[in-house]
Amino acid sequence: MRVINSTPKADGYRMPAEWEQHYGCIMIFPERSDSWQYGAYAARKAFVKVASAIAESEKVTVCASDKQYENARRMLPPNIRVVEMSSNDSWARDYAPTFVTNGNDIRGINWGFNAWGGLVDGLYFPWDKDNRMARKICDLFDKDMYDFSHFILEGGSIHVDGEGTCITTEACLLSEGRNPNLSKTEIENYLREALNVEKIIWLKNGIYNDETNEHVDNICAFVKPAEVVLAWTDDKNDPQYEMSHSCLEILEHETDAKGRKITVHKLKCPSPVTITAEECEGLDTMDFEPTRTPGERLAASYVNFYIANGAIVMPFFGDPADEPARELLQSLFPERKVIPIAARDILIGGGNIHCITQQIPYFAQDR
Ligand code: KQY
Repeated sequence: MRVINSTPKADGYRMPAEWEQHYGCIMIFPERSDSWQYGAYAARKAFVKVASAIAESEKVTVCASDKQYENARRMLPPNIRVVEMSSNDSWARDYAPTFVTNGNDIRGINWGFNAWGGLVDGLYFPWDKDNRMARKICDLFDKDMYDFSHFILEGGSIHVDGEGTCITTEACLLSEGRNPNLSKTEIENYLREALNVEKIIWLKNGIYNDETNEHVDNICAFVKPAEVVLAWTDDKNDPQYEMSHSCLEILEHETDAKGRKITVHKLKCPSPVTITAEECEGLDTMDFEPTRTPGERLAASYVNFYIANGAIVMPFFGDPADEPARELLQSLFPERKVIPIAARDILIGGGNIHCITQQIPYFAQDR
C-alpha cells in the first residue's frame, strides 16, 4: 500500500454516491461488552442479518478479532469473507477508509479517528486499534491511501451525492473534540480536497441525543441527486421537532453543487425509543461508570439505512412508523428490494445499519 502525497481532488478521484453500483461492503464483528448488551450476543445476530442481507447483492467482508474469528466464521454465511483484524469496536462507517474512485481505480482515505471527541467527549478510550483500521483495510484490498490522519473525521459525519455536494452537521464537525484549531472554512477546504466536492451544506444539528455529536447519517441522506430524506417528527413536544425543522429550513433554501433545488422527503421517526433497565443490566461498566442509564433515549432514525446494489437495508424498531418508512424508501428506490432488519440490538450500541457498514466502490479487476 502506497501513501499518496497529494489529494483526491488533485488526482481526479471523488467519493461516489452510495446508490452508485459498487463492489461491496466492510463490517466489523461486535464484541465489546460495554457497548453491546449481554456480551454482544444479540448484536452479533443482528450484524449477521445485516451482512447477509447486503451479501445478497454485493461482496461483504467482515473483520473479526482473534477471539471472535471462529464464531464469526460459523455464524456468517459462506459467501461472506471473514478476516481477522483487531479493533476497539464495530463502527466500520466511521473508521474503515472512505473510498474514492477515478472510475477505474480506487484509493482509501485515512481520516484521524478519536472515538467521536477524544478526551473532550469521546465515547471510549483507547481508540488506537480503530484508528489503525483504515490503513489495514487499504492494505487488505491492496489500495493506495491518502493520509488525512491529522484531520479528525468519521465516515458517518458526511454524506455526498457523488456530483459535487456534501452534507454535514455543524454540531459534529465544529465540535470541540475534533478539530478545535480549524475554522469552518479550513474544515470545508479539507472536505473539498478529500471528497472532491464543490459545495458543502451545513445542517445545524442531527438526531436528539445522538452521542456522535449528531452525525448527518442519522438525520439526512441523499437518495438521488438533489433529493434527500430527512428524519422528521410533527410532535412539538419532542426536542427532535426543532432540530428537524431547522434542517428543513436550511435544505429548502439551499441548492446543490449543480445549482439544483433540493427535494426533501420527510421520513418520520419512530416514537422515542428508550433503553430498559434490563438492557442496561446487560451492559458492562466503562471506567467504573455505567455506559447507559435506564430510560435514556436512543438515537433511533430510519435515515440510517444502507444502499446495497440490489437492496435497501433499513432498521425496524417494532413501531407503527416502521411500515410507512419502509413504503417511502421503497418508493424512492423502486429498483431495489427494501429489507427491514430489527435493529434495536444495534441501536443500543449507539448507532445503526449505516454506521456499521462501509461501502467499497468497484475497482478495475472486479468490473
Ligand atoms: O456512528 C455511530 N453512530 C457510532 C456510535 C458509537 C457509539 C459508541 N458506543
